[in-house]
Amino acid sequence: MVFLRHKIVKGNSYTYLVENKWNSEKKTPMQKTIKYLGKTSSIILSDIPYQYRNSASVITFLGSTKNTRLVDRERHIRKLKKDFFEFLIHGEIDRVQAIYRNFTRDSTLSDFYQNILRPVLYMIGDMWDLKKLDVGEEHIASNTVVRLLELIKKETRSKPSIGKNVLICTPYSENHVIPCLMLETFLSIRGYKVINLAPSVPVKSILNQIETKKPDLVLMSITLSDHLESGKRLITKIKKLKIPILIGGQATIDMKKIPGVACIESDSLQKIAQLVKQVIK
Ligand code: B12
Repeated sequence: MVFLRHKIVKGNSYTYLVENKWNSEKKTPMQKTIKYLGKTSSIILSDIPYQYRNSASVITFLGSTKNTRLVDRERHIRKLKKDFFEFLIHGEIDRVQAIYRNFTRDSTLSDFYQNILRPVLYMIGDMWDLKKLDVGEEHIASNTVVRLLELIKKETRSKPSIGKNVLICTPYSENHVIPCLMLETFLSIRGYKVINLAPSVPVKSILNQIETKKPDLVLMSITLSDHLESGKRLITKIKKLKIPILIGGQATIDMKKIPGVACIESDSLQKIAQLVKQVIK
């Protein structure tokens, strides 16, 4: 059974999706957080994992009078995504930036990534695949995203360091750099020092950087399944340097586990933050 737990911190309410299980050995109920949903007033339907949307407590919450703003918010997010998409494919960086600024006024950067940026990029990919979007428009959109992420990075640089270094890389020929830039900003905010080598740096250079900078963790992002094999070869070489590795990205979703390498199965940024902390410890 799942339920929603609300916590009040400094006058704001934050919500967690929690599972109640029976521990037959200890004969006691056990609770496990399935997902941190963010600010209670900002939750939208897509924040709730699909398989839990029909549970009684979720339906009650979504339909509660306290939550009448939900429908409006759902509609607002849909409209934002539509505008964001249009501005991206026309390279309108100022308007793209304005959406980011307005959205993050009362939501977090991870909410922006999860509810706006990533779904719009997935939509752009699907439309390109269906030939509803010209490759030129796709390139303008991804270049505009890169510019936005650089801007976000500039603004988040001054966070206090927690004294941990993380190195981000991709296998050679992997040109999808956006997830790496997203991870970079997301982890910088949490006080990690990030060395981002992405995309597509030769193996020798990645190994040199690891040997000289001695990061606490290597993050490897693999988007295309064609790069899984080169990714595995790179992992074998990094493992010899005895640095923990965490891999993720669209190509790793159905991948078989590699012994000694942590792999993120969820695309939730909160889960990534938890796993990074866990692996580095
Ligand atoms: C932008 C884009 C490009 C741009 C990239 C520009 C750039 N500067 O990055 C360009 C135009 C270069 C490009 C090229 C290609 N692309 Co492309 N591209 C995309 C697009 C539209 C967006 C990618 C993106 O940024 N997504 C958003 C990110 C944030 O989402 P994400 O990758 O899932 O990342 C999240 C998680 O997975 C996780 N994560 C990611 N990495 C890691 C790592 C760690 C350690 C952890 C913990 C977590 C983690 O965290 C992220 C945040 O939540 C996608 C569509 C899509 N579905 O993503 C297609 C897509 C990925 N591309 C595709 C293809 C086919 C190609 C090309 C082969 C096309 C071609 N014929 O030339 C080339 C290959 C280039 C290469 N050698 O790498 C296909 C891949 C299909 C497949 N399954 O193999 C897609 C899915 C489009 C589609 N629907 O068909 N592409």
